[in-house]
Formats: sequence, structure tokens, C-alpha cells
Amino acid sequence: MACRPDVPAGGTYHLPVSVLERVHSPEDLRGLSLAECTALATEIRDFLVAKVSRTGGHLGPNLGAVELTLALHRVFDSPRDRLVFDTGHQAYVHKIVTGRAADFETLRQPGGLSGYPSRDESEHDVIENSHASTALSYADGLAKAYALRGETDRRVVALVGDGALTGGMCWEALNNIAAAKDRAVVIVVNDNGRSYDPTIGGLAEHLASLRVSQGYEQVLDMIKSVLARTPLVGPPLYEALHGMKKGLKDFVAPQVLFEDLGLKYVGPIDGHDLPALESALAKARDFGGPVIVHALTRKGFGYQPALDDQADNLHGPGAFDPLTGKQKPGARTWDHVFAEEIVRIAREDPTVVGITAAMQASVGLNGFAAEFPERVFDVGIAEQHAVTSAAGLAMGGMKPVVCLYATFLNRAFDQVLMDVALHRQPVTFVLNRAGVTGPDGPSHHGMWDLSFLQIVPGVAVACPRDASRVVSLLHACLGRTDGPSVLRFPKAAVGADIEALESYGDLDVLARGDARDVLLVSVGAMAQTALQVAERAAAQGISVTVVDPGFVLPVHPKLVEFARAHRLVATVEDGIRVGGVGARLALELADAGVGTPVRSFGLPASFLQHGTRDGILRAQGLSDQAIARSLVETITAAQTEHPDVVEGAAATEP
Ligand SMILES: Cc1ncc(C[n+]2csc(CCOP(=O)(O)OP(=O)(O)O)c2C)c(N)n1
Repeated sequence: MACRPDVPAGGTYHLPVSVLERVHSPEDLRGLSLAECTALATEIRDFLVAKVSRTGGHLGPNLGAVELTLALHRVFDSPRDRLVFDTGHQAYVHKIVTGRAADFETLRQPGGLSGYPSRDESEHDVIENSHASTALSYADGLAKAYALRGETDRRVVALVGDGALTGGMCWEALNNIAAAKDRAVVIVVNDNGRSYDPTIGGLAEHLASLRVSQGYEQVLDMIKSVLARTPLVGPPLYEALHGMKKGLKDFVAPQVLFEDLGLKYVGPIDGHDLPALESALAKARDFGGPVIVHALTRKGFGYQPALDDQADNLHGPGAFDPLTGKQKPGARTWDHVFAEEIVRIAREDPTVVGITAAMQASVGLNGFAAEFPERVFDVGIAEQHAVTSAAGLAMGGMKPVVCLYATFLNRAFDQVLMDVALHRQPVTFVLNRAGVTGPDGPSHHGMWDLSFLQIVPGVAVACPRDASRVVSLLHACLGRTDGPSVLRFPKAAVGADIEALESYGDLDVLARGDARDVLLVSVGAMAQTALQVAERAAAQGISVTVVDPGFVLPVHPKLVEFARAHRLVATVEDGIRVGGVGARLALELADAGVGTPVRSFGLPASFLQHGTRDGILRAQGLSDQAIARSLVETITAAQTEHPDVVEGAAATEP
């Protein structure tokens, strides 16, 4: 769909006050003039800054994708054509133009608009997981399905960033997409040169060399002049671009990368030039086979504080001042503690190296990288590779520390199991954002790790309860020489240290109940809640001893001894109960012939929606009130029924 001319023949064109207010669906976009589209783009940017400044969210990526999203919705016919957003963090503009602008007040708030595409919200949303590099595979599958069903008029479009394109799945998908010459998949690469940080690696260098090559400006000029000369419904522009590109091959070589895979390549296109984008997308749409459209954009485009932000172009700020882009300084977090300690460790031990999958600052490796740039490796959005590469580093005599959001370790389970654990390599994993994370929703809660790590032979899993334990347990992990270690902590402010009353190696007793009613095993950051549970239960006449094992794996032998001496064992963890710490302890106790029943408190094995960390924990029964009530009821019921035994409070789903 081409833009109507700016000024209608014979008259002055007056823009309506707000174009945005008139856009409720993609159809509304299609009748707009170029001037209206330009005004709309500006309004959308103002809207994004105003809304995200209040709620926090993905700002830079969306500011950079305004024209691209408008062009996609004007050229393709969603939802009949399928627009698949890789990662989905850049889909705010898509939400705005598909009727959800009014909901932005509630963006990422409990019960409000999701920060990612959501199939419950709109028929225009195809996929909703925010783990990167999947869109091309979904697109491949959708195109295969439509071909088999004879729905050959349906187009499948995947929008993918240059960052996400560093993920291995993209290349596996490209290999398949390129092989099917008659299946029309349009891959739009939104190339802004950045993930959070500048995108790294060979592919990034290819793209960057294209972007900065002396020929680039000429390419854009030539594209513009070709477009200017080409009637919008006229001779095949694609062929024009294609022919021109071949001619420019000498100084714009990187497209060969895609062509060698067998993909038609259109680009580079100025990703903020709407007519140019629409023409390229229309030709790609009509080509009839797999095509890559390479659009160059700037993250944060149109908002100076984002463009000026050296860290990450305001990729995902919390609430901020819209005039300055400045965020309020937050409280000290678990991440801060790790970030400072790893620098101290790196200074003392030259064999320690850091690995990040495109998230250096967010995982606390910035300080380490600033001081020892040659010892921190950003591998791209490539968690699987990160893990096996770490195994190689360990085999080569280094001490690798792989720093990931807990949820992204899911990607690399087989690599942890077979490439690290089977080879008993001393790789340390530092998982931040473990447990319930909050506003990013189901795909970002780091709640799976404690369960799947239970089945990895030889792994040690440390859950620090406070800042001092982050430090001591990190050292303990790095001191291990046989097999992998994991240190996990949440996305939250770190509270005051909680002192131990007595210690047995890494296991600390935090509170002593005088009668032997309940042994409460606290996992990591749940310690504060566990202590409050003990107080509440004591007020009801039930004594609770609280212990923190430090390492939840391997199971501390002292726990078995303690368990034998109590009437009920309870565990509290911010991971899922199925296969979690409580379930494991129950198994170990049974194997050791200890009959004390185990009551596990944790998360259900279900996809939890976005909200605040505290709110979600409370809603899942992980508040001190709920746990204390449950323990008191269990003990009281058992005392009534069987004065000497507490029956059957097993770890079943609620
Ligand atoms: C598997 C996985 N690892 C890490 C992330 C965290 N993450 C979210 S967005 C992003 C950068 C994406 O860069 P790009 O695809 O170029 O999009 P841009 O933000 O630049 O528009 C990263 C690393 C993720 N979503 N998924």
C-alpha cells in the first residue's frame, strides 16, 4: 500500500489534530497519506515516551521500529497474513495500531497489557514467548502449514533484530526457509547494530561493514533515486534493486552471506523512510519465494535521551523522567553485589573469565569487562554456545563464569548436562533474575532452574539468602574443581544480612524452635519470609526451626539429621514445586528411612502472568501469613488425629 501524495491537487492539506486517535486497526492505516503517516509516527513516539516513562518497558527498540511496523501493517494484511515478532519486545507499535493504545496505561502492570505480544490480547499476535531467535522457525512452520493446506495467498513475515539473528535457531531456520523456493517467507531484518550492547560477532561485523561501508550512503541514494523513478505500481522494483545490488557487489559484499544461503536479498533500506520500506516490502511480498529485507534503523530514533544513552539506548528502562530520560536511582540489588565481587575475584585470579549472552550490563559483568576487556566474552544471544564454550574454556585451564538470566538457562539444558556435567567441568553459572521476576511475565520468570538442575549429576546449586552469602557462595562455587556450580538470586533489592545462630559447614540455623514441631528449610531469598513464618507460628504455639542450607544441591547431610528430629519438614522456594528442592528433599529423606513428612511451598508448574514479584509470590501462597497458617493447621490437625505423627502433607500441586 503506497502513501497518498502529501498535498492533494488544488488545495492546502490540513492535518487533523491527531492521526493516532483515528487508528484502531491496520485498515485505518492504509488510507493515510504520507503526511498523515509522518505525523502518526511522531505521535506514536510521543505516546511511547509518555507511557513507558510511567510504567517502564522496552523503549529504545520500539522507537526504532515505528516506521517498520507501520510499513508492515500497510503492506501486509494481518491477521490473514501472519506478522511474527522475534523476541516481541519491539511490538508496542504493533499493539498501538491493532487497537490497544488505550491499554498502555496498564502496560506491564498486574492484570494489564503484556509487554510482549499476547495471543489472549489480539488475533494479530501470533507468538508470545520473549526468548529470542524463534520467529524464523515459527515462520517456517506457518509457511509449511499454509502450503499444505493450500492457503497460498497467506504471507508469513518474520521481523527479527540483528541481535536475535546471532542466535543459532535463526540459522537453523534460515537453512530450511532458503531451501523451499516456492514458500513465500519474508524475513525483515531490523538492523540497528545493537542487542543491548552493540551486537557482536562475525555476522554483526558483516552487517556493520555494510552499514558503514563507503558505499552505504551511495546505496541509499541509489535506492531512493530508483524508488523516485519507479511508479509505485509499475515495473518490478525488486528486480531493479536486485540488479543494482549485483552491480554493487564489490563494495557491498555482506549480502553474499544471505545469497549464498539461497535467499533473495533486498537492501539495505533506510528503516525510517516509510515509502522506501513500503516499496521494498511490497516487492518482497509479491516475490513468491523466501526473501530477506534488510532495514537499517536506529534504536531510540526520535527521542534524544535514548539516542544519547551510551549504555543501551534506553533499551528497557524503569520509570523515568520523559524530559530527560533519567531514571531514579534504585536500591542496591543482588546483581550489584555480584557485579562488585566478580571484579575483586578477577583481580586476584587471572584465570577467571566472564561469559555473557548479549547482556553484559544486565548480568553484572560491566565492571569486569571495563577492567579486563580481554577476559569477558559476549557470545551474542547464544546461550547454548555460551555453555559449551565455557566447558572448552574450563578444559583449557580457565575458570569460566557464565552469567545468564535464570530463564535463559532453559535454552542450554542439554549443554549443561552433556557438555559440562558429563565432562565434570568446573563451570560456574550465575543466574540472576531467578524465581519470580515480575513485569516481564511468563517467559521471564526464572522459576524452572531449581527443578531441571535436580537431575544434573554432580551439579552444586547455591542459593544465597543475603549479600554476604552471595559473596561467600560465589567463592565456594569457584573453589569447586569437579563439575558445574550454579549460584542463583532474584531480581530485587537485597536486604540486610541475616546472621546465623549456628553453622554446620554451609548450612546455617537462622532460628531455633524450642519444641521440635517444624523444620523449615529456606531457599535463598525466601529466608526473610521463613523467619517471619517462624514468628507467626510461634505466636500460635507452634515452634519452627529455620535452616538455610546455602547449597540446595547436593542435599546437606545435616538436613537429614535435623529432619529426623522434627515432626514436620517444610521447604520454601521461589521455584516450581514439581521436582524442586522440597521434592528432592522428600526423596532423600525417604531413601534415608526418615519418616518425617515434607510439606513443600513453592510455585505451581504453570505460566504465571506479569505482576510485581511480591504480588505474584503472595498470590501463589508464598507469603509469611499463608505459609504460617498452613503449617499451624497441619500440625494442629495431626496433633488432634495422631498425637505422635503428622500425616500426609505431601508435595502435591494445590
Ligand atoms: C534467548 C534470549 N536471550 C536473551 C534475551 C534478552 N534480550 C532481550 S532483547 C535482546 C536484544 C535483542 O536485540 P535485537 O534482536 O537486535 O533487537 P533490538 O532490541 O536491537 O531491537 C536481548 C539480548 C532474550 N530475550 N532471549
